[in-house]
Amino acid sequence: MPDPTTVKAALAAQAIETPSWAFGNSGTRFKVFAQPGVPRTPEEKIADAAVVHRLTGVAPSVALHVPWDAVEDYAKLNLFAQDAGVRIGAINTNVFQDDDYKLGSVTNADPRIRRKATDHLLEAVSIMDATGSRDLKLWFADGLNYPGQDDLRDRQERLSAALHETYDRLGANQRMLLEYKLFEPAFYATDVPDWGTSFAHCVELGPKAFVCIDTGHHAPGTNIEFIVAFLLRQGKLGAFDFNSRFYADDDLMAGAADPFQLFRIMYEIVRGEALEPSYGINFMLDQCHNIEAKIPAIIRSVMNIQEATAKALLVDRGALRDAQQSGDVLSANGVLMDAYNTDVRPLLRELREESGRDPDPLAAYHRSGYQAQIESDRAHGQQAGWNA
Ligand code: PSV
Ligand code: MN
Ligand code: MN
Repeated sequence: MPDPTTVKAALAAQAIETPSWAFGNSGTRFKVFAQPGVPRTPEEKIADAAVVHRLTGVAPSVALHVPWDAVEDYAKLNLFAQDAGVRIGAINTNVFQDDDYKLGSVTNADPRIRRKATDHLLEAVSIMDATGSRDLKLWFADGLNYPGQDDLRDRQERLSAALHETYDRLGANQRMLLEYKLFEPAFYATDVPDWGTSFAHCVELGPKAFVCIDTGHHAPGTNIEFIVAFLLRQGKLGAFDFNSRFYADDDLMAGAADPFQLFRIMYEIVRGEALEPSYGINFMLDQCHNIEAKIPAIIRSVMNIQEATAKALLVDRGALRDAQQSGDVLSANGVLMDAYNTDVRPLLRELREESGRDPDPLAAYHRSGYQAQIESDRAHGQQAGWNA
């Protein structure tokens, strides 16, 4: 059985990155339900992220999205984050909310629009220089609604050219994360629709390019832990965007829809010795909280990931291997299920207490008075960026 001290040490070292946009108002295309107290500025989003970190101890960085989080001086924003007790994480680009991008950004047939989109990606690298961020996260809404609308292969060439130009601009310690998405907003063909496409581009680009797995971006029933295992074996898994889906890109709280899937993913991470921040995987959240309170939802998501991770760490890997080697199907499955069915909440409570935190971060948040404070301080909270 895994040693509890080792399990706790691994959990204490875990790092989960929160997304600035999850703190603001966002929602479905049908309605965004505004909430009182949401941040009006990037600084206020960072302040909220810092609260999540203070209470959980495992959310030390916050991802930014530009231009949603545009500021005059990014180095100053970085200092602000440091003072608040967090750091700025991945810089997410936005080449999907401009009229010019109706028919695509970096894959657009029009060279002027490709130039504009690629320039935005390059500008994001300059922002990374100022914030000290390691990761550039790329998600493209590019794709086609109709067969014949554009040439599928030419679009791959254009994508590749933009990625190469951006890759060449990366500093020695900077990385590119290429996210894929099955469909939406394009419905017939998406230019980066799956991990295979992302992987192939990343291999072509070189050692600083990695695949980002957004758990919501697959067809129902996709075996995501297989993708994790495959990419780890190839050394090409760079990041997660965690969230939950029931139907499509639902962006619900991580671990809410399918905690068993999250456990299976985290088991592959543990199996691949890839949990420690030094391995380099950026475990981010990419969520949207439309009907639930935002900061508590983010705290809950962080806790859900912690619980899945604790269960994954509790798998008796020796017993599992023995059962696998001897072809004992039921025992092998039993070893995994024993870990999954363990109630890890007492262990996590203990861990928090040992680091001087409240064992119940959600209760601590509700007691803290922070929510009342932001509701009175922040008049006219800002739209996160979606469905503006
Ligand atoms: C759109 O699907 C999306 O949710 C992608 O997952 C990106 O990571 C995110 O928006 C932010 O750009
Ligand atoms: Mn995402
Ligand atoms: Mn998404």
